[in-house]
Amino acid sequence: MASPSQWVEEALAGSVRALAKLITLVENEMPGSTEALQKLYAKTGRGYAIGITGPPGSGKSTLTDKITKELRRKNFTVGVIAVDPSSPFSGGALLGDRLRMQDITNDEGVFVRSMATRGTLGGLSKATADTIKILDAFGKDFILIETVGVGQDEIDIVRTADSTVLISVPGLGDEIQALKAGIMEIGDLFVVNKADREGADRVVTELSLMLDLSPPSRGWRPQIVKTVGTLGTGVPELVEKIFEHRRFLEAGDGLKRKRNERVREEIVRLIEREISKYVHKMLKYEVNFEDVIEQVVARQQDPYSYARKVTEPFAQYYQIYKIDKIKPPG
Ligand SMILES: Nc1nc2c(ncn2[C@@H]2O[C@H](COP(=O)(O)OP(=O)(O)OP(=O)(O)O)[C@@H](O)[C@H]2O)c(=O)[nH]1
Ligand SMILES: [Mg+2]
Repeated sequence: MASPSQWVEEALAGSVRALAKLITLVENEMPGSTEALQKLYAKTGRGYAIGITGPPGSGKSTLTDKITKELRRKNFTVGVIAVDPSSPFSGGALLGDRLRMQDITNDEGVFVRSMATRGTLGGLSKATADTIKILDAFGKDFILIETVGVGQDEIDIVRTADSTVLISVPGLGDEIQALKAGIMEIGDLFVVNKADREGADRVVTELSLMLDLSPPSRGWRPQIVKTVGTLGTGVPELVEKIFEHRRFLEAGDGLKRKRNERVREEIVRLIEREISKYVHKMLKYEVNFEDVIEQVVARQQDPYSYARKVTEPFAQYYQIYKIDKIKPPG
């Protein structure tokens, strides 16, 4: 049986089958997944990630399909990750059916993957971030990530993108209101989709007024594009604006800063995960945790002191390290 490390080699050599297996492995955090990521990490950093987010039914999949086709026309290869936080199903036909991406899945320059909710908080954004890396290492020029923009998990997902497209549509009534709630500032490009419907121009005006009120983030004034996803109207302009944003980031230190910030957060999260693995193991095998729970419930001890006691080895290590730094040996 092939090992994850062989899959990495095969995927890097161009095998789509190995690529799909690797993503499943990493998505489910199966044994060998970290080793696989370690192995391919050096090959990442070339692809450009585009987040596509907006309310349910706003046309994310339709636009993702059309943007993909436009990028293909320009001879770029594309990876698509369709994230559905509300669905317990993953990678399968159920999600695939809902995607309006039939013909791009028959194009060998495109790889489409659906991703559904993961067990733990933050699990979905880690799975997505890791899948972006795999597609990047595989050689995809662009990686599109479609996700409903609602909760923290989705905002974390979007933050793994280099450029973020926020979609709104006329007729929802509270679409701008919904965008305001914390998500507005993550948009680099604003799309008003379903421009064939009444009220699109009003949404553009409202968005524009709102962007006038918020100071441009690091010198970039977010752009607004009207589209009709079903017809592809406005999509070449949208792609051109995405390229413009990319050029803007690359001309200054924007892209580097974004990526540095992302790596910083990633390292911190990984360290926390590693430490928390030990903590859980320790609580499972080494400590009579059930008794402790009883004692805390009975107010015979408090949870704060217990947590401090359990993490004492870390505290001690840190102390020693600090003292060593201040007074070098000798
Ligand atoms: N009239 C009109 N309909 C559109 C347009 N773009 C997409 N639609 C339709 O809107 C519906 C939803 O489109 P999707 O692309 O599935 O939207 P989505 O945001 O991916 O939906 P979820 O993933 O379910 O949140 C479909 O029936 C599309 O055909 C448009 O520009 N105009
Ligand atoms: Mg969709």
